[in-house]
Amino acid sequence: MPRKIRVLVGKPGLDGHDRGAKVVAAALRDAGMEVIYTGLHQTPEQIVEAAVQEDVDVVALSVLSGAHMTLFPEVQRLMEAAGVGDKLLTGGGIIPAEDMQTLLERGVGRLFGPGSSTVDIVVYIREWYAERHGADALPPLPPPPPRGEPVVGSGEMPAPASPRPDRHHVRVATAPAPATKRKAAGGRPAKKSVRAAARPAKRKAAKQAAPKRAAKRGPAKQAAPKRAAKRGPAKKTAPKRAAKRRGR
Ligand code: B12
Repeated sequence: MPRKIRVLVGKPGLDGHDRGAKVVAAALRDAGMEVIYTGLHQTPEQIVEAAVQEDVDVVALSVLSGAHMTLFPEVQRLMEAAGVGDKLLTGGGIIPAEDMQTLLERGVGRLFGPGSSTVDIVVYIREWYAERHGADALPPLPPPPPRGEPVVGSGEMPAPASPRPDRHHVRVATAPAPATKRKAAGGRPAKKSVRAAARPAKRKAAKQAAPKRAAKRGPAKQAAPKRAAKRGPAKKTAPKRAAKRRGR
C-alpha cells in the first residue's frame, strides 16, 4: 500500500485569516493526505523547520495579507538552503493573477485564489506527486463520504473536527496550540478555565441570596410614602421658595 502524501499547511506572517487554510487542510485530509497545520503567525524559518522535521512532500502556504511576493520567495529560498527545494511549494489566498504568474516563473507551484475548488487543489497535489514518484506511488483516494455529509469541493464547509475514527485528523505542528485551534483540528475540546467553571455556581448562589437580601431591606413601596410624608407636600414648598428668590 503506497504511503500517504504528507502536506504542511503553513500560515506565515501576521495574517489572521485562517479559515481558508483550515478548509484546505480539512479537504486534503479527507482526500487521504497526512496534513500538518502550523497554526497562525509562523515565520518562514519556523515553517521550513517544521517541513524538514515532518519530512513532508508539500509545503502549502495560505497568504491573505498581501505579503505573498515576500513570503513565497523567502520560504522557497529557505527550503533550498535546507535541502528540501525539490519538494512542492504551493498555496493560495488573496494573490493577484499576475503575481501568481510571476511566482510560477520563479519556480513556485500553482497558487489558488478565493473560490478555488478544493477538488482542484487535491487533484493538483496528487498529479504533482504522481509525476515525481510515479503513478504506482499514488495512494488511492478514500471512499466518498456517506450521504448527508459535506462533499469536498461542493462549496459546503467540511466538518473540521470529524469524530469518525476512520478519518485522520489534521495535526497541529506547534505543540502549545491554543485550545480553539486544537478543537478545530480535531483534538480535545477546549477545557474550561477554573474561573469559567465556577461562574454558573456563583450565579446560582447569587440567585438564592437575592430574596434574603430583599427581605432584609424590607418592602420598598411602604418606605416611599413615609419619606414623602416627612418631606411634606412638594407643591406647597415650591411657591414659597420661588417667592423667597423673587424677594432677594
Ligand atoms: C472573513 C474575513 C476576515 C475575518 C477572518 C476570519 C478568519 N478566521 O479567517 C476577519 C474579520 C478576522 C478579517 C480581518 C481582517 N481582514 Co479580512 N476578510 C475576510 C473575507 C471577507 C473572507 C475570507 C475568507 O474566510 N474566505 C473564505 C475562505 C474559505 O476562502 P479563502 O481564505 O480565500 O481560501 C480559498 C483560497 O484563497 C485558497 N486558499 C487559501 N488558503 C490556502 C492555502 C492553501 C495551501 C491552498 C492550496 C489554497 C488556499 O483556497 C481556499 C478555498 O477556495 C475576505 C474577503 C474575501 N472575499 O476573500 C477579507 C479580506 C481577506 N480581509 C482583508 C483585510 C484587509 C482584513 C483586515 C486587515 C481588516 C482590518 N483593517 O482590520 C483584518 C486583518 C486581520 C488579521 N489579523 O489578519 C482584505 C485583504 C486585502 C489584501 N490582502 O489585499 C480582504 C480581501 C477584504 C478586502 N477586499 O479588502 N477578515
